[in-house]
Amino acid sequence: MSVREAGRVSRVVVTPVAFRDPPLLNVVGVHQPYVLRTIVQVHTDEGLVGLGETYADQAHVERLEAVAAALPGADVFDLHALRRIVGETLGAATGGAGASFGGMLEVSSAVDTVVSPFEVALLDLQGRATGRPVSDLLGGAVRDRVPFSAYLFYKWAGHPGHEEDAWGEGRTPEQLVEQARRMISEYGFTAVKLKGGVYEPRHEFETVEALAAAFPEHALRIDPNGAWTVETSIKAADRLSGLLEYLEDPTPGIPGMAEVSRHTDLPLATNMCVISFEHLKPAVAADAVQVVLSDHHLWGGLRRSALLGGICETFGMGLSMHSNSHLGVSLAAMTHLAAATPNLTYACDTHYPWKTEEVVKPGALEFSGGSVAVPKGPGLGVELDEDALAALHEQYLTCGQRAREDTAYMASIVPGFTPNTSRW
Ligand code: GKR
Ligand code: MG
Repeated sequence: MSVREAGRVSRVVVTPVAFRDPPLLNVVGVHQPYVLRTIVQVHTDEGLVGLGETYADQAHVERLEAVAAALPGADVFDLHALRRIVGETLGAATGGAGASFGGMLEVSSAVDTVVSPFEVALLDLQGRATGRPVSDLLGGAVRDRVPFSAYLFYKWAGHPGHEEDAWGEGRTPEQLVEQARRMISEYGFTAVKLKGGVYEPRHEFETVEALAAAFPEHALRIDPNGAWTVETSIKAADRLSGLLEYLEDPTPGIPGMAEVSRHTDLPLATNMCVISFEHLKPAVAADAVQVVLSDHHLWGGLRRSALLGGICETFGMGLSMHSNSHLGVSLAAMTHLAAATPNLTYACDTHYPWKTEEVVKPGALEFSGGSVAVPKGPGLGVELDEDALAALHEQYLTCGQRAREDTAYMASIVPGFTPNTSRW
């Protein structure tokens, strides 16, 4: 593959899309009928196009559009300039204010989340110009395949008023074992994560025990997204410690996690109390968590996520990877990042099996044995299916959703519902 000029950014297209999603339950409510995502296409004056993917809450899309308008002329290799342009654009537009995603996460500054899809697109362009995969631009792949975990959810059989979906109801331990069995047989996963924080803890402990009995060779995790008190979290750690590889966000906040951590040897993991660089120092000082789940959408892109990996290594913390419902552009980015992060030794999360619609052309990313082969072609190694993108954009325009609102959707079905945070 010959090296060609990447050129400068000539125009940027920001396309919000909506894809169908089952009614997956979590601590703040239930997934709405559609997931909103944004696909970013960065064009250069040399005729190349780089891809990125991110959230699509209305305020986020507006920030992305403001940056898209400011980016033409930027050098594809100047990632520091990208960050500066985003900072200046958001500073002017929002006064540097933070952003909120799905009622579960609040970030103090929107810069990292807005930089992320553009940084991924510029790295895709750098790879396309040089003929190298993005993993090479991140230091080189240390593994050919990236393992992911089966991500189990309690769920309703279907969205109210709609037919039952292909997965059916997931409420009892037996139903969750069945859900796991199907996901493992279709994808070959060797690790299993249960999304908790939905039912009273004893029911969720029994589900973990049923999964452990059914899949004794699989690495298990449960993540109640801070639904439990410190006391309940300590009981959970005592009861489940022999069954889990880590316990994710049992209780909210660094002080609470640190208190739980003092009472157990079971590693505690988080994608809630450490979600930006400013949280690392207090978390390390308090020994609050032993595993951090990185997420390039939240941490400012692939290179900042690699930096997070280095910091975790320095402080003896493990590294895993978080997921929100996503499409193939993000799966490609996650795969390149995980492949090029030596200390990312846990199977990464992915919501991929829950999805029935896609924007990338098939073939580039296939699961086998629970893992995805790292694309070897230039850049991210995925191409957009323009017709699919147009169809999912049309679905965005007509679906009526403009933000992720798990709590409001749940409350529209279960009047009076409030999030289960610290409920038990
Ligand atoms: O998709 O409902 C969901 C999850 O609960 C997601 O929103 C979380 O961000 O996967 C996540 C987690 O690990 O906390
Ligand atoms: Mg989590």
